[in-house]
Amino acid sequence: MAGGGDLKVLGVWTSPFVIRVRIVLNLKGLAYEYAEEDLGNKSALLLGSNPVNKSVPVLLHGGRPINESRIIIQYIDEVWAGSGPAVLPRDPYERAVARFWAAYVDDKVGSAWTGMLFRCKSEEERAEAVARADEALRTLEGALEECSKGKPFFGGDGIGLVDVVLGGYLGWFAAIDRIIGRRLIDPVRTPLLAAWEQRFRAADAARGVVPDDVDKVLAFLQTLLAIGSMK
Ligand SMILES: N[C@@H](CCC(=O)N[C@@H](CS)C(=O)NCC(=O)O)C(=O)O
Ligand SMILES: *[C@@H]1O[C@H](CO)[C@@H](O)[C@H](O)[C@H]1NC(C)=O
Ligand SMILES: *[C@@H]1O[C@H](CO)[C@@H](O)[C@H](O)[C@H]1NC(C)=O
Ligand SMILES: *[C@@H]1O[C@H](CO)[C@@H](O)[C@H](O)[C@H]1NC(C)=O
Repeated sequence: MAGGGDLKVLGVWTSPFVIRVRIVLNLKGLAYEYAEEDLGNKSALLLGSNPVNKSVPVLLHGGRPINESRIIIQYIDEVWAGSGPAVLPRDPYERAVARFWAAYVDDKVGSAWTGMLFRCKSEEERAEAVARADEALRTLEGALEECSKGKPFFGGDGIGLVDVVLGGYLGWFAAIDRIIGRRLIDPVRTPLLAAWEQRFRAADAARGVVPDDVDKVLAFLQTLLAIGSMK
């Protein structure tokens, strides 16, 4: 793998934000060191690198921290523009479209995700968050059709920004499926997304990074709830 200088990711294995960054590093063929953080007892390196948000992921490049997953992805894509595929489209118009949908995923899917898992005090509140997730996923079904133009990914032939941003949530979706007793990415309701999920999970860059052990994710949920994280 290309060296890329010294790269280190501070992360949590279940974090959708961390997962997307690791997939991009894999897509680019960049070797990196990965340090697992304990959100209940954050490392001095994390607190020193991102003192304002204290969140993962942080990417350290030559010791300098870069924060916020979507900013990190763009940084990687710019620094290693010549290495591996472009994650953001080169065309400025296409790039604007990709940024629009990536922000949509974090606004709508991200808030439904915390609502379904962390912020629900009753099953009624969970159901309300599930309904918001359903609506966002239906919208994204249309976005996939528009962005992919019949190709396998939001990014076209290859995985792009919107793919990694949405794909980072897939491990949690499988856990939520177990909790609610049905598929969030339902093959009948959102057939394009369901087929996309299979392709995304099978991609080399995603394998081993997108969690596939639902029991382990659900056990991790209990530790997050216990430390009051993601509120
Ligand atoms: N907008 C941030 C979100 C990152 C985020 O929320 N990370 C969570 C883990 S999934 C975190 O570090 N939370 C800090 C905490 O729970 O104390 C990004 O995209 O990087
Ligand atoms: C917190 O992490 C430090 C190392 O980063 C470790 O020495 C310490 O024992 C941990 N504390 C708890 C309460 O887990
Ligand atoms: C990272 O976040 C810290 C605050 O937490 C800030 O001081 C620093 O400038 C940020 N670095 C980048 C590259 O965003
Ligand atoms: C930092 O955290 C705040 C509060 O959660 C959030 O609104 C913001 O988007 C995060 N990122 C930056 C760069 O401030």
